[in-house]
Amino acid sequence: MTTDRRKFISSASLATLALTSSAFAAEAPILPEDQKSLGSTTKHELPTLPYSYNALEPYIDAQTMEIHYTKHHKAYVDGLNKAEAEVAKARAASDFALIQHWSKQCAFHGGGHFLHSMFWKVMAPNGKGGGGEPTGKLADKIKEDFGNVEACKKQLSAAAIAVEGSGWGLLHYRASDQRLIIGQAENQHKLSSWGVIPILGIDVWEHAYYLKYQNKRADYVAAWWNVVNWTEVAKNLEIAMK
Ligand code: MN3
Repeated sequence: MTTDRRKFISSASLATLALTSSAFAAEAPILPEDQKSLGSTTKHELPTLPYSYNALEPYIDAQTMEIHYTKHHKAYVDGLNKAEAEVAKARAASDFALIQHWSKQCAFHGGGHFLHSMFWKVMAPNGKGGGGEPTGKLADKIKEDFGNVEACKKQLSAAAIAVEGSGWGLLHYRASDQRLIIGQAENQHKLSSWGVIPILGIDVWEHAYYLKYQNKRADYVAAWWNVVNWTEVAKNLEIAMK
Protein backbone atom coordinates (compact mmCIF):
# COMPACT_ATOMS: atom_id res chain seq x y z
CA MET A 1 0.00 0.00 0.00
CA THR A 2 1.43 3.38 -0.94
CA THR A 3 1.78 6.30 1.42
CA ASP A 4 -0.77 8.30 -0.55
CA ARG A 5 -3.32 5.57 -0.39
CA ARG A 6 -2.70 4.96 3.27
CA LYS A 7 -3.18 8.64 4.08
CA PHE A 8 -6.30 8.61 2.01
CA ILE A 9 -7.93 5.61 3.60
CA SER A 10 -6.95 6.67 7.08
CA SER A 11 -9.86 9.11 6.96
CA ALA A 12 -11.99 6.22 8.10
CA SER A 13 -9.26 4.40 10.05
CA LEU A 14 -9.72 1.56 7.60
CA ALA A 15 -6.03 1.05 6.98
CA THR A 16 -5.55 -0.27 10.48
CA LEU A 17 -8.55 -2.50 10.15
CA ALA A 18 -7.65 -3.90 6.77
CA LEU A 19 -4.10 -4.66 7.80
CA THR A 20 -4.83 -6.22 11.12
CA SER A 21 -8.02 -8.19 10.66
CA SER A 22 -8.53 -11.47 8.92
CA ALA A 23 -11.96 -10.33 7.85
CA PHE A 24 -10.92 -8.63 4.61
CA ALA A 25 -10.95 -10.73 1.46
CA ALA A 26 -7.80 -11.31 -0.55
CA GLU A 27 -6.82 -8.43 -2.78
CA ALA A 28 -4.95 -8.24 -6.04
CA PRO A 29 -3.53 -5.29 -8.01
CA ILE A 30 -5.88 -3.95 -10.65
CA LEU A 31 -3.65 -1.34 -12.29
CA PRO A 32 -1.89 -2.53 -15.45
CA GLU A 33 1.92 -2.84 -15.36
CA ASP A 34 2.48 0.41 -17.29
CA GLN A 35 0.48 2.36 -14.72
CA LYS A 36 2.49 1.29 -11.70
CA SER A 37 3.85 4.80 -11.37
CA LEU A 38 0.38 5.83 -10.25
CA GLY A 39 0.84 3.86 -7.06
CA SER A 40 -0.78 0.68 -5.90
CA THR A 41 -4.47 -0.04 -5.82
CA THR A 42 -6.45 -3.14 -5.03
CA LYS A 43 -9.39 -5.16 -6.25
CA HIS A 44 -11.74 -6.13 -3.46
CA GLU A 45 -13.84 -9.26 -3.74
CA LEU A 46 -16.98 -10.60 -2.11
CA PRO A 47 -15.79 -13.25 0.38
CA THR A 48 -17.36 -16.69 0.39
CA LEU A 49 -20.32 -17.03 2.74
CA PRO A 50 -19.28 -19.75 5.23
CA TYR A 51 -22.76 -21.39 5.31
CA SER A 52 -25.98 -21.59 3.28
CA TYR A 53 -28.58 -18.82 3.21
CA ASN A 54 -30.96 -20.78 5.44
CA ALA A 55 -28.30 -21.89 7.95
CA LEU A 56 -29.16 -19.21 10.51
CA GLU A 57 -32.91 -19.94 10.51
CA PRO A 58 -35.10 -19.32 12.39
CA TYR A 59 -33.17 -16.38 13.85
CA ILE A 60 -32.21 -14.88 10.50
CA ASP A 61 -34.31 -15.90 7.52
CA ALA A 62 -32.88 -17.22 4.26
CA GLN A 63 -34.30 -14.46 2.05
CA THR A 64 -32.75 -11.75 4.20
CA MET A 65 -29.40 -13.54 4.13
CA GLU A 66 -29.46 -13.96 0.36
CA ILE A 67 -30.37 -10.34 -0.39
CA HIS A 68 -28.00 -9.03 2.28
CA TYR A 69 -25.04 -10.98 0.93
CA THR A 70 -25.63 -10.97 -2.84
CA LYS A 71 -27.02 -7.45 -3.16
CA HIS A 72 -25.96 -5.28 -0.24
CA HIS A 73 -22.48 -6.59 0.49
CA LYS A 74 -21.83 -6.94 -3.26
CA ALA A 75 -22.74 -3.27 -3.72
CA TYR A 76 -20.18 -2.24 -1.08
CA VAL A 77 -17.47 -4.27 -2.81
CA ASP A 78 -18.33 -2.76 -6.20
CA GLY A 79 -18.60 0.72 -4.69
CA LEU A 80 -15.20 0.45 -3.01
CA ASN A 81 -13.53 -0.79 -6.21
CA LYS A 82 -15.14 2.02 -8.16
CA ALA A 83 -14.17 4.68 -5.64
CA GLU A 84 -10.56 3.52 -5.37
CA ALA A 85 -10.25 3.36 -9.17
CA GLU A 86 -11.57 6.92 -9.41
CA VAL A 87 -9.04 8.06 -6.84
CA ALA A 88 -6.23 6.44 -8.83
CA LYS A 89 -7.49 8.20 -11.97
CA ALA A 90 -7.63 11.52 -10.13
CA ARG A 91 -4.06 11.00 -8.93
CA ALA A 92 -2.92 10.21 -12.47
CA ALA A 93 -4.58 13.32 -13.82
CA SER A 94 -3.59 15.38 -10.78
CA ASP A 95 -7.21 16.48 -10.71
CA PHE A 96 -8.65 16.34 -7.21
CA ALA A 97 -11.82 18.33 -7.83
CA LEU A 98 -13.94 15.37 -6.67
CA ILE A 99 -11.63 14.11 -3.93
CA GLN A 100 -14.12 14.84 -1.16
CA HIS A 101 -16.82 12.84 -2.91
CA TRP A 102 -14.57 9.84 -3.57
CA SER A 103 -13.06 9.97 -0.09
CA LYS A 104 -16.55 9.67 1.36
CA GLN A 105 -17.37 6.86 -1.04
CA CYS A 106 -14.21 5.00 0.00
CA ALA A 107 -15.07 5.38 3.69
CA PHE A 108 -18.69 4.30 3.23
CA HIS A 109 -18.12 1.34 0.90
CA GLY A 110 -14.84 0.38 2.57
CA GLY A 111 -16.58 0.33 5.93
CA GLY A 112 -19.43 -1.72 4.48
CA HIS A 113 -17.09 -4.25 2.90
CA PHE A 114 -14.98 -4.62 6.03
CA LEU A 115 -17.85 -4.90 8.49
CA HIS A 116 -19.89 -7.36 6.39
CA SER A 117 -16.81 -9.52 5.79
CA MET A 118 -16.51 -9.74 9.57
CA PHE A 119 -20.27 -10.05 10.15
CA TRP A 120 -20.72 -13.29 8.16
CA LYS A 121 -17.87 -14.89 10.08
CA VAL A 122 -18.99 -13.88 13.56
CA MET A 123 -22.23 -15.78 12.96
CA ALA A 124 -22.77 -19.54 12.77
CA PRO A 125 -25.78 -21.88 12.84
CA ASN A 126 -27.20 -22.26 16.33
CA GLY A 127 -25.76 -25.31 18.04
CA LYS A 128 -23.17 -25.71 15.28
CA GLY A 129 -20.76 -23.02 16.38
CA GLY A 130 -23.46 -20.40 16.97
CA GLY A 131 -24.85 -19.27 20.31
CA GLY A 132 -23.70 -20.31 23.76
CA GLU A 133 -21.11 -18.48 25.79
CA PRO A 134 -17.56 -17.35 25.09
CA THR A 135 -14.77 -19.45 26.59
CA GLY A 136 -11.05 -19.24 27.30
CA LYS A 137 -9.11 -16.02 26.88
CA LEU A 138 -12.02 -14.19 25.26
CA ALA A 139 -14.28 -14.95 28.22
CA ASP A 140 -11.54 -13.87 30.63
CA LYS A 141 -11.01 -10.60 28.76
CA ILE A 142 -14.75 -9.84 28.65
CA LYS A 143 -15.04 -10.48 32.40
CA GLU A 144 -12.00 -8.29 33.06
CA ASP A 145 -13.36 -5.34 31.07
CA PHE A 146 -17.15 -5.62 31.61
CA GLY A 147 -17.50 -7.49 34.91
CA ASN A 148 -19.26 -10.44 33.33
CA VAL A 149 -20.39 -11.73 29.94
CA GLU A 150 -24.02 -10.83 30.48
CA ALA A 151 -23.13 -7.19 31.15
CA CYS A 152 -21.13 -7.07 27.92
CA LYS A 153 -24.00 -8.58 25.92
CA LYS A 154 -26.51 -6.19 27.50
CA GLN A 155 -24.40 -3.12 26.74
CA LEU A 156 -23.71 -4.24 23.17
CA SER A 157 -27.38 -5.01 22.60
CA ALA A 158 -28.38 -1.61 23.98
CA ALA A 159 -25.80 0.15 21.80
CA ALA A 160 -27.00 -1.72 18.70
CA ILE A 161 -30.69 -1.09 19.38
CA ALA A 162 -30.04 2.61 20.03
CA VAL A 163 -28.19 3.33 16.76
CA GLU A 164 -29.97 6.23 15.07
CA GLY A 165 -31.05 5.03 11.65
CA SER A 166 -28.77 2.51 9.95
CA GLY A 167 -25.61 1.22 11.54
CA TRP A 168 -23.87 -1.23 13.80
CA GLY A 169 -23.29 -2.16 17.42
CA LEU A 170 -19.59 -2.96 17.71
CA LEU A 171 -17.24 -4.65 20.15
CA HIS A 172 -13.74 -3.26 19.70
CA TYR A 173 -10.28 -4.01 21.01
CA ARG A 174 -8.32 -0.83 21.79
CA ALA A 175 -4.61 -1.47 21.70
CA SER A 176 -3.54 1.72 23.50
CA ASP A 177 -4.89 0.47 26.83
CA GLN A 178 -5.53 -3.18 25.90
CA ARG A 179 -9.25 -2.89 26.60
CA LEU A 180 -12.41 -4.14 25.00
CA ILE A 181 -14.85 -1.30 24.42
CA ILE A 182 -18.32 -1.08 22.89
CA GLY A 183 -19.29 1.48 20.30
CA GLN A 184 -21.72 2.24 17.53
CA ALA A 185 -21.32 3.08 13.89
CA GLU A 186 -23.88 5.03 11.92
CA ASN A 187 -24.06 3.82 8.34
CA GLN A 188 -20.82 1.87 7.91
CA HIS A 189 -18.30 4.28 9.29
CA LYS A 190 -19.52 7.30 11.24
CA LEU A 191 -18.96 7.56 15.02
CA SER A 192 -16.01 5.17 14.77
CA SER A 193 -13.30 5.70 17.35
CA TRP A 194 -9.66 5.93 16.37
CA GLY A 195 -7.21 3.21 17.21
CA VAL A 196 -9.76 0.47 17.72
CA ILE A 197 -10.15 -2.84 15.96
CA PRO A 198 -13.68 -4.27 15.67
CA ILE A 199 -13.88 -7.93 16.70
CA LEU A 200 -17.68 -8.33 16.65
CA GLY A 201 -20.40 -6.34 14.93
CA ILE A 202 -24.18 -6.56 14.91
CA ASP A 203 -25.65 -5.13 11.72
CA VAL A 204 -28.77 -3.12 12.58
CA TRP A 205 -29.49 -1.71 9.15
CA GLU A 206 -33.13 -2.48 8.36
CA HIS A 207 -31.94 -4.67 5.46
CA ALA A 208 -30.49 -7.03 8.09
CA TYR A 209 -33.79 -7.81 9.79
CA TYR A 210 -36.86 -6.05 8.38
CA LEU A 211 -38.36 -8.94 6.38
CA LYS A 212 -38.70 -11.03 9.53
CA TYR A 213 -38.75 -8.53 12.40
CA GLN A 214 -40.16 -5.37 10.74
CA ASN A 215 -39.77 -2.48 13.21
CA LYS A 216 -38.85 -4.73 16.15
CA ARG A 217 -35.09 -4.21 16.12
CA ALA A 218 -34.79 -5.23 19.78
CA ASP A 219 -36.32 -8.64 18.99
CA TYR A 220 -33.81 -9.14 16.18
CA VAL A 221 -30.87 -8.18 18.41
CA ALA A 222 -32.10 -10.53 21.16
CA ALA A 223 -32.41 -13.35 18.61
CA TRP A 224 -29.01 -12.55 17.10
CA TRP A 225 -27.17 -13.90 20.14
CA ASN A 226 -28.39 -17.37 19.16
CA VAL A 227 -26.09 -17.26 16.14
CA VAL A 228 -23.06 -15.44 17.55
CA ASN A 229 -19.86 -17.33 16.72
CA TRP A 230 -17.70 -16.77 19.81
CA THR A 231 -14.89 -18.87 18.39
CA GLU A 232 -14.51 -16.41 15.53
CA VAL A 233 -14.70 -13.43 17.89
CA ALA A 234 -11.93 -15.04 19.96
CA LYS A 235 -9.83 -15.37 16.78
CA ASN A 236 -10.42 -11.71 15.96
CA LEU A 237 -9.35 -10.74 19.47
CA GLU A 238 -6.20 -12.82 19.21
CA ILE A 239 -5.27 -11.13 15.91
CA ALA A 240 -6.09 -7.69 17.31
CA MET A 241 -3.91 -8.25 20.38
CA LYS A 242 -0.83 -9.14 18.31
MN1 MN3 B 1 -25.75 -4.91 6.16
